[in-house]
Amino acid sequence: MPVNDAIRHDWAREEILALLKRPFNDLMFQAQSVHRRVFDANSVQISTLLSIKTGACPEDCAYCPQSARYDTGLNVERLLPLEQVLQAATRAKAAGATRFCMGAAWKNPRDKDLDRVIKMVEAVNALGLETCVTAGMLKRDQAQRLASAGLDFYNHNLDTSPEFYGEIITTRTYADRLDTLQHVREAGLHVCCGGILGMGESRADRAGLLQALCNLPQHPDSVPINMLVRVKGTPLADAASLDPFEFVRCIAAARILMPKAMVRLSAGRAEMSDEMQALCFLAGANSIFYGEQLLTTDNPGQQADRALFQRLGIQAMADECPRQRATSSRGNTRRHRPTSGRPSR
Ligand code: SAM
Ligand code: DTB
Ligand code: SF4
Repeated sequence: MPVNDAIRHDWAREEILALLKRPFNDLMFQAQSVHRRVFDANSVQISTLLSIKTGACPEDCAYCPQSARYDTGLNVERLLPLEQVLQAATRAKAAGATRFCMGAAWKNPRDKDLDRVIKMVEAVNALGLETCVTAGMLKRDQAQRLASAGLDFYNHNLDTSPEFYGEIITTRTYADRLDTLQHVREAGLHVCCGGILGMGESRADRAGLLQALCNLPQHPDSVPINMLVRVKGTPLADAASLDPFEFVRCIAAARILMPKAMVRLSAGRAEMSDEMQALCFLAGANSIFYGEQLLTTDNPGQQADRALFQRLGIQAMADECPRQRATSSRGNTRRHRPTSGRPSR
């Protein structure tokens, strides 16, 4: 199969399935070839996550420990005070993170909640960190307010294929998610959008998720690929585990389909072997969450990640989305470019 790096938005499901079915070595070679033309193959961006409002969420996402519908023994927390968020961001920066992501367990933020989140974005930006927020559905004017406050990224996932989606979430539709993504994109924010694998979906569903992502009007700037963290008390607590090679194949396909996106190896790393993570980096993943915790579940500790980077000769990427972007007009053109290790052609 020829290597083709064209930015396409017309991928057919069958083409993506054909990619996923390629012999593993051929798929890895194709993904690594695309990756090297765009990025430094030995740089990985690191982000830190903080749950700024935890649990008691009215949505019914079957994977999520924060849904009020499931008894997961979670400590519910109201929106954190600004000071506490700033302390966490300062620690994250000192540990080497370049992006600070704030997650809130809301269906959607109320305007008065957004006022407080905006103050957090401004304060974290002032520390010299990129900012990302994930807080549920946004109205058009809310996305615009976040953009005006200097937010860099908004994370809102499609989670799975349109066909499988109804098995996982009934309280908001796929179309609702696409609407929020449109508001975020049109406000000029960088879009962070991905999904979860290992929820009992078929390979065709995994292809369907990737198809929905790469056929958006613009490829997301950042594509988090989460491996389901099976949390006791959620409906997916006993989901069958996904073959690690299938997960790596999906990372490779994401890299090939969205050549310029940062592909983030997100939730589930605590249960992955070092060897599996190394294969994910080889397949084109170039971003991770760093720190002991994701939002409510475990992540490998900083020591473990530092040791892994050292064993693999991986450097932390300096800054994914340079600040000069803030001075350019917020429009629909792609602004984010990797800054470290531009490709050697
Ligand atoms: N409430 C907001 C929303 O749903 O958009 C933001 C927070 S929500 C926790 C962010 C994302 O985390 C979800 O879209 C989902 O993809 C991911 N996630 C949540 N629980 C997970 C789990 N148990 N395993 C893997 N990913 C998970
Ligand atoms: C995303 O796709 N993964 C992150 C981030 N976006 C916000 C969240 C993962 C959450 C995993 C479950 C938890 O820790 O609660
Ligand atoms: Fe709520 Fe987000 Fe969890 Fe769904 S994924 S239950 S919307 S916090």
